[in-house]
Amino acid sequence: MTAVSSFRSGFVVLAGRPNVGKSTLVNRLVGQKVAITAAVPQTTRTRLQAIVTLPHAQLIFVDTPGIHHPRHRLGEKMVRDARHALLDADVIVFMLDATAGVTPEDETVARALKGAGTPVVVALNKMDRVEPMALTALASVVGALGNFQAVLPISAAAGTNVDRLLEMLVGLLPEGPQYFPPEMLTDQSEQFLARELIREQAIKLTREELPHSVAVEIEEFADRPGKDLTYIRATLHVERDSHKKMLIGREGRLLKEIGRLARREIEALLERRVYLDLWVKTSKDWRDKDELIRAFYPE
Ligand SMILES: Nc1nc2c(ncn2[C@@H]2O[C@H](COP(=O)(O)OP(=O)(O)OP(=O)(O)O)[C@@H](O)[C@H]2O)c(=O)[nH]1
Ligand SMILES: [Mg+2]
Repeated sequence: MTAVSSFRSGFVVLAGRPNVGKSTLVNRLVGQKVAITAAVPQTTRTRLQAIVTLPHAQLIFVDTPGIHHPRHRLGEKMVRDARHALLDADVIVFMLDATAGVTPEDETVARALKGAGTPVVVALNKMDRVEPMALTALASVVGALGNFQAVLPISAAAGTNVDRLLEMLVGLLPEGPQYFPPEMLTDQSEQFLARELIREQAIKLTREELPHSVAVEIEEFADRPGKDLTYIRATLHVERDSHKKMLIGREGRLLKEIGRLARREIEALLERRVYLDLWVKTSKDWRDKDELIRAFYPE
């Protein structure tokens, strides 16, 4: 009998505390921006699938919110969703920020992975900012936190060792079918991506409490036939009237800038012209109200 080369497929869940670079890796892997990223922690709020199809394998990466100690109901839901995603994993990538060493939050994640019975590969991210000697030392400290298949330094931002990581993950996947068509890069709709791209600019252009307290709701998303134009009306929800004032800015300048930058990103994504109509509304303490969290994050 001749050997038939087998196709492998499955779910690879990215787990780690906030800000280690999970979403940056997802974008690097699929070669397109499907997840928003930012210098502040707790950027990702919901699960997102990103699909990588190779000649011999299909990997469905699951980006998750960072596991942290929550301070409001939204945080509780984020951590619950992240932990829940681990249950469906065929392989887990445990990501750390090599510039920060092992933090108590990383130890919490390591404990969550113990006894899962799922193979775990550790990615020490941001290796572009760490000396090789320090990386080697960190790898042995991290290696003692659990029973891992491998500990691999990478740079999601620069792309270093990402191909090696990918091949390692393929080797750990079970045989299986190609679940998605090869051209499909994410399970998220254009509306979801637009919503996130607006939120990304709101995060990047604000400071202190504000980046974390904005939720974006798409109210209308309509193609204008014959005009090569998509009309998008969105509301940015904040928790207090003082935040609303800050987000709008003097003479509306900040909101206008958020709209200008987000529109550019959405146009690149949709490959169409976009008219972006942004509004700001106070939804008092929405991060502690289950019904508002459900309204803004129904997925
Ligand atoms: N120097 C360096 N910075 C990186 C690298 N990967 C990610 N970053 C930066 O780290 C920050 C956090 O990246 P994200 O991808 O948003 O991190 P995350 O783990 O998804 O964060 P949460 O969604 O909050 O859990 C951003 O400012 C990235 O640009 C890397 O390889 N090197
Ligand atoms: Mg993220």
